[in-house]
Amino acid sequence: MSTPIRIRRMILREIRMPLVEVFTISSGTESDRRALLIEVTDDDGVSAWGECVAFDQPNYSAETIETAAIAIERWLGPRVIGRTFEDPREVLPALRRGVEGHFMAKAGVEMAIWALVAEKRRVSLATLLGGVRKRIEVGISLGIQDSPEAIAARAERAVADGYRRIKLKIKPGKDVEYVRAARRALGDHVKLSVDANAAYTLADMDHLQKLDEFGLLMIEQPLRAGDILRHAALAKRLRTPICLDESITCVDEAEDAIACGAARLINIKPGRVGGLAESIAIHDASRARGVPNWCGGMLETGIGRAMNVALASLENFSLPGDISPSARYWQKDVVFPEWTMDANGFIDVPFDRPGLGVAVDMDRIDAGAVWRIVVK
Ligand code: OSB
Ligand code: MG
Repeated sequence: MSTPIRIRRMILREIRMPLVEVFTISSGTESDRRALLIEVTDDDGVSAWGECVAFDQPNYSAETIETAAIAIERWLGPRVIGRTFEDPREVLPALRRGVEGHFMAKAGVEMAIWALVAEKRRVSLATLLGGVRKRIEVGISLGIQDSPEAIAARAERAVADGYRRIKLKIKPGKDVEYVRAARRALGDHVKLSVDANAAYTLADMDHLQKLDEFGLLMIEQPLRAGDILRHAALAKRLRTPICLDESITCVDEAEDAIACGAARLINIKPGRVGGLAESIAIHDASRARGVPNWCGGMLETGIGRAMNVALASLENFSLPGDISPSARYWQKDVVFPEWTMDANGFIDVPFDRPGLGVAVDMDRIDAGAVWRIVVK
């Protein structure tokens, strides 16, 4: 069923969201999340929201809040405002024309339009994406702590909270002994993984092999994003499967990484790949090759989280995602109802509610707003 929509207006807002728990990865620390929200309105006056997941600093990738705001205001907004789309899959090609990079900026715009189409057709975003899972398995990503004892205690608390997979951030000097302490505290039955955010090189090969003894589900992005062949070389020496995150920004890169043995698993973050259409393409390519997916996280507000929940309902998302409930991140989220996890570690996918399945709390947005731009 096709419902043509014409985008009439786009408003960009930055809001500030203090994190409940400081989050440290190998390349930097996040404590006050700056979030970039995109509101689109069509000719019928129907509005929907998207979130651009860029951070304050260019440590995870080159994009930041500022570069994304410039990209949207100057190049991406003008490519969609006043245009008619028959299908949300037409949006990313329009955004790509003449614009390299800026994946998170593109994704923020694209996802807002998916949400708008779902809203207008009165179907859930999960239905529109082809989702089949009624509830999704929840994992938690734990930031680097000051000591092995601290990460072990934090991980134990997460298991008690119901999380179905524990992921530990690691970096050189805070790896083997930290993982050993966590594994000892949790026991062998808990699904445990690590994420290096590109902090190692092939010179660390012997050191990384020491992680093999802990029965990890995976090691995520040990090497630099561009090091596809080096990941393949490392994979030959590790028992622990390698999962790629930063390296994969489009379906072609996913296919290449799988083909050369660089990745046995692929984490999909819509923000990293230009949105939901490309996420589905990576999902389909992974499934066709027998490679499991899971949905990554970027410390999203409840808006970006709605996109992740809907995406993670697709069939090949067979491992728990980094999609924790609102309260793990925020004192008060920007949506209601907030995203909640049950005691068994599942989040329900809101198939029975149209669009994102949550309402945006305008009072909360206005209270946290730093600036607002109407894109021309
Ligand atoms: O690599 O998955 C990552 C957070 C910031 C930057 C990179 C990553 C992460 C996470 C957070 O792991 C996951 C979450 O949103 O809970
Ligand atoms: Mg990662």
